[in-house]
Amino acid sequence: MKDAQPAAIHLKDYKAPDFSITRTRLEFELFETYADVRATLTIQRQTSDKEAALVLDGQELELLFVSVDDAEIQATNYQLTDATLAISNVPDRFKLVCVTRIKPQENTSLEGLYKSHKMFCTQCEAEGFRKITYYLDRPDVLSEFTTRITADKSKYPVLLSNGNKIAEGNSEEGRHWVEWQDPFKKPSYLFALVAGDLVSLDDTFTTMSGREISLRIFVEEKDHNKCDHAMISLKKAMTWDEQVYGREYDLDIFMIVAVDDFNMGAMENKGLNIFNSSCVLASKETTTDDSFQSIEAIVAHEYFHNWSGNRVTCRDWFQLSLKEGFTVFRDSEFSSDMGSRTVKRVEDVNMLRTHQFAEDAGPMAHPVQPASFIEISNFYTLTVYEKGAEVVRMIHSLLGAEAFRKGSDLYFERHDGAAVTIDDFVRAMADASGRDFSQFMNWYRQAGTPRVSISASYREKENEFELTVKQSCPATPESNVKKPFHMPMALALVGERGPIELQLKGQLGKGNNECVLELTENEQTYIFSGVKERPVPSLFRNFSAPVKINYNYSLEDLQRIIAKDTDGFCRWDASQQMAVKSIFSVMDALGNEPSPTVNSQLLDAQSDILQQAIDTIDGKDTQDLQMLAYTMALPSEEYLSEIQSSIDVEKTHHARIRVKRKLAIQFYDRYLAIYERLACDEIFSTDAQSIARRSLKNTALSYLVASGKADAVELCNRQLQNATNMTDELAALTNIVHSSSKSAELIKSDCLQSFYKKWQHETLVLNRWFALQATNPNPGTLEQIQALMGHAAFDINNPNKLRALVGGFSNRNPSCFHDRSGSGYAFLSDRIIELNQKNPQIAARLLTPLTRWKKYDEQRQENMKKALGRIQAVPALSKDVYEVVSKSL
Ligand code: B3K
Ligand code: ZN
Repeated sequence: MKDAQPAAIHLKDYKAPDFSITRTRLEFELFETYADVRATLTIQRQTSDKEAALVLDGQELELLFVSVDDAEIQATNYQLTDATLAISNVPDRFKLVCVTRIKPQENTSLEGLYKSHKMFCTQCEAEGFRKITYYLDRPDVLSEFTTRITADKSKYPVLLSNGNKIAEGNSEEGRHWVEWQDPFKKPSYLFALVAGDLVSLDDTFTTMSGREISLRIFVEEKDHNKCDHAMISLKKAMTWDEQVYGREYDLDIFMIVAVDDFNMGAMENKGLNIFNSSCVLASKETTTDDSFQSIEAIVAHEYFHNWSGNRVTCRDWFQLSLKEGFTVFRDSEFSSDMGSRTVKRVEDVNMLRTHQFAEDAGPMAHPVQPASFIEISNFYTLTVYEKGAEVVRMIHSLLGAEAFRKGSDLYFERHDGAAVTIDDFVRAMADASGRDFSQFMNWYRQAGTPRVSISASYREKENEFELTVKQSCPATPESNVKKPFHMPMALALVGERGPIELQLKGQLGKGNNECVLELTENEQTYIFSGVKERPVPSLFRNFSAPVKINYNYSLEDLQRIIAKDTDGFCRWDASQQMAVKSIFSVMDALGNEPSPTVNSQLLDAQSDILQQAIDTIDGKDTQDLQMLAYTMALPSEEYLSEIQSSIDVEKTHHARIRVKRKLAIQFYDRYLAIYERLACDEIFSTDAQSIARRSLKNTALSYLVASGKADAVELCNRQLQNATNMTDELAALTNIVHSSSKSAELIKSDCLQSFYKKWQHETLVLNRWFALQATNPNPGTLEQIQALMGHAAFDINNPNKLRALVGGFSNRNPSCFHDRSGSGYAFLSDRIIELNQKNPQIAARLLTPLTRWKKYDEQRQENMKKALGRIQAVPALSKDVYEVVSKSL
């Protein structure tokens, strides 16, 4: 925070630590204005260099006492900087005692030990532990932790840390203490402490070897009735990890704690996961279906880290995707198994293509294994997480489920209790399968989204179909020159009646209807023989590699895929590409033609989908209703922007609205038919089928409202008044507030006001209320947001509120945020300047949309750069903000 120009650190400079810390004893004395931490460390020299000084990390600490082997060290015999404590001439093995004083109450960065409302809690990943005590705060130093917490008994009756509770007692002046011991060695980033007045939902789980594990979810008393869903999710995840990966839980107790002020979703601390309350609390009245689903996924994700992350951890932070990419892959497979596989795939790919591809094309682009960073907090990215998961998925598809499982078994067995690298992970996969992954490693080392351009020709006489596949990758900040990737391309050739049997020319044996071609070169040609009709290629089926595909599909080709392909992902994708083509052609015509037309193929496709939906609801067809809802919806403005090389903000917004309105008017009766059939669902459940029905109903409702008819707004208002679950209530309110129709205008502010009144005591619901106003695409939104910043329920120190109001506006409201005047940019830069010192991680994260200035027109570029320049000029820029601003200007 103090350096004017913080330096980058590089993977190539990795050096094993000079010392290990075999045991760590921490004693916390928590008070109302400060906390004292006494750390007793058993330290051992690891190098033969007897001269090497012990250099511990430490930040914002007041050092009260330090001793080596019980002899106090005076200030003249150690060197303190604002980031380190160095002690020279230490023996090869010794006991270090260090007492530090910290101020959790003043810690607004939400890193280290801090207070969230009345509760103490910690967040140590990646480098927060150094804000608690002096330590070797790096993931390759693994230690056995014992933690004693002492605090006022009435204010903090619950005192938690990692591992098992081994002792407790009362001390003087109404204080009490609890001691925890974690038998598993762990790096400091997995340390956790919680102290508060909490209640718990308790349950048990019997593992596959018959051990009974106590499961406890701790929350504030008012939230006790909102823990069931997380508990059920946890037990499902525990079962799944045993069945699919053979992984059993290891401690006797597993705890989750919900806190309101948290920089991200959740944290996998050993045996004591700490969660953002938005990622754990759920009830049908207050929680939408997408949150129910993300809670299940996040609970599972953090639980899965117990093996992929905790038992086997990262050697250094360049290996972050070792645990994150693998764990996201694991949680995504878990969700697929709990619900619909195709639905989950579509959701994941849609997110990746909209947001990760944008990251990969921007100034912060980095490989899944970055080669350097200034602030590691900036690298908890979609690239490390989601693209990292896609890379693991490709390993899975190259090996098949069985060999992949052998590889993961070998990985866990070989590296249990160790801090390892991405190379170690891939080596286990290679050793278990005998496959060569050397070229595959380019996925980890090169940034950027590969482009795959495919051309096809059909030779009717020879019955041959030829595909020429060329791959390339655009320049990114770390390199202009890219080596070709080893990528699986799953392929089918779709004939008039569906995928045909595939026969690669010159190869023996009968083929299947789908094959996986392994691309390894810049250009490759494949000839299929025995092809009796001109087929349409179905490429990268199930999105078999995270690439941008360039194939010149005609609208008729897309129709063929939608109607005849057997791959659900490709059918959805074809419908989206058809909508993209329609919206883009309306964009081209805007300004020239009085009312640009929507092509007939899109109308036909929508008509078919609506009929399938009606038939399925009526029991005459058996389609996946959630897939129908997704197929019915138009691509988002964000996705449409991502695929434009230069974004036309206004035209994108207006063309999309125009196409939606056209569909809405043309098929009004059918949207209404769907809506009415689904509106009478009474029993609430969060199984995939019920969620799909609500999703389809609310998609239909949004079309009805898009028609501009007053009846539709009335319908929406009725849904808002009568809703018995938050999904329906919020969908109705959002449709009203986001509508530009006169009848909606008339009721908007009353609806917003009564929603607020009804939910004013539910902070998570209010976050949604803030977000839906921030994402309102109608004029005047920025003024409303500015007013909401002063609302009693808004709190600039709470990351959820910031994400809702500021993040919602700048990431999910393109037409207002990118207002030509630059007012949106100025607003965002003011917020970032305000947050730079308070909470650098959140400040840096909120900056993202400004970094993408290169994709806009000249005037917007100027305004965005001006906003970035204002931030850059701020004295004492945090490392986090400095890195993002300096890389993007
Ligand atoms: N490992 C944490 C993320 C920590 C972020 C630190 N800035 C949550 C997760 O990925 O499971
Ligand atoms: Zn994770």
